[in-house]
Amino acid sequence: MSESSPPAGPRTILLTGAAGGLGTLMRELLPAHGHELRLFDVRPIADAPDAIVADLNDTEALREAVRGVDGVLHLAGISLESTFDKILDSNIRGTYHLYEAVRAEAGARADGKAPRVVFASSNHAIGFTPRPHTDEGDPLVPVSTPRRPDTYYGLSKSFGEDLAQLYWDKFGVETVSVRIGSCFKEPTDVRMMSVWLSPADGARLFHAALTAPDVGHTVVYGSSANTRLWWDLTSARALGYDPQDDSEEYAETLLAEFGPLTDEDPAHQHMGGRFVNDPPIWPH
Ligand code: NAI
Ligand code: 15L
Repeated sequence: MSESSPPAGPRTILLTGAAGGLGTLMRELLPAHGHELRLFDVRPIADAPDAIVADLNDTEALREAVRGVDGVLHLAGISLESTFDKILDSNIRGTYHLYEAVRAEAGARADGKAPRVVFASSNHAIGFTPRPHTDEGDPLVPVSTPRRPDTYYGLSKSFGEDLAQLYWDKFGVETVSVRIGSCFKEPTDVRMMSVWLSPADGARLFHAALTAPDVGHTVVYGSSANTRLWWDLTSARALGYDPQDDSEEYAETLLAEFGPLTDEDPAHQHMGGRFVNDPPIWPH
């Protein structure tokens, strides 16, 4: 184990966005991986009265929230397309404030070491990338593919990845940016069979991202071991992620309901699905 490896035993992790869909799933699943969670969200959580209820733009609350933590799983933010101003407030300014709190925390520590951040990036940072036809021999899409946001939302995730790179290069704050596909209990359409991240694999991936040694700033795709996978999971596996689930068990039902993806529909041609349309999807 290298000198900068995280400590053994339970790790205290700040979970931002703890009231949301993914936050709720991770509250259930991450403790089994040895994490003690400190919860943070702008919305109260009925069954967690100790959760910190604050906005990401409340810099004092954030500074207090990161005190003494080993890592941050940063899920808070607007999670679909919205107005530019709302995205700016929560996803861009809010994520900047999180990194500033982490940097201040490092400055206050005897060893000067910052808690690691795991940033919930999204496939929508590359949503305008054509979907690969892997059944016809196209290669899996690497993490180095040029970013092609499909929305202001996707643009904010692209910003978050760049922010993470800046804070690593300039201030030594480590981040794993996870370009999450669709992390829900089950895939609900044909596209999702390629990008599905089962909740259990999500917890495996976040655990690996929080604990792998020496990540600098690493970008990974967040997907299960789907038969119809579009993405190269090499950088995720290098962290120790070993996905166990495959969306294929849902294929028969979903294909019977929706039919296969076609090359006529823009939402089928691109990895971001309906987010590439204008208007993209329902407003938030
Ligand atoms: P969600 O919308 O259910 O949860 C987001 C949470 O963030 C909410 O509880 C909300 O109150 C909180 N939040 C929003 N703005 C905030 C602010 N300014 N200050 C404090 N809290 C704030 O979204 P979900 O599905 O749980 O996603 C979590 C994260 O993962 C999001 O950042 C999303 O963009 C990202 N992601 C999720 C995917 C998925 O499949 N669920 C796919 C790709 C990315
Ligand atoms: C996301 O980034 C969203 O947060 C989530 O709600 C899903 O829409 C997911 O992408 C997806 O692409 O399915």
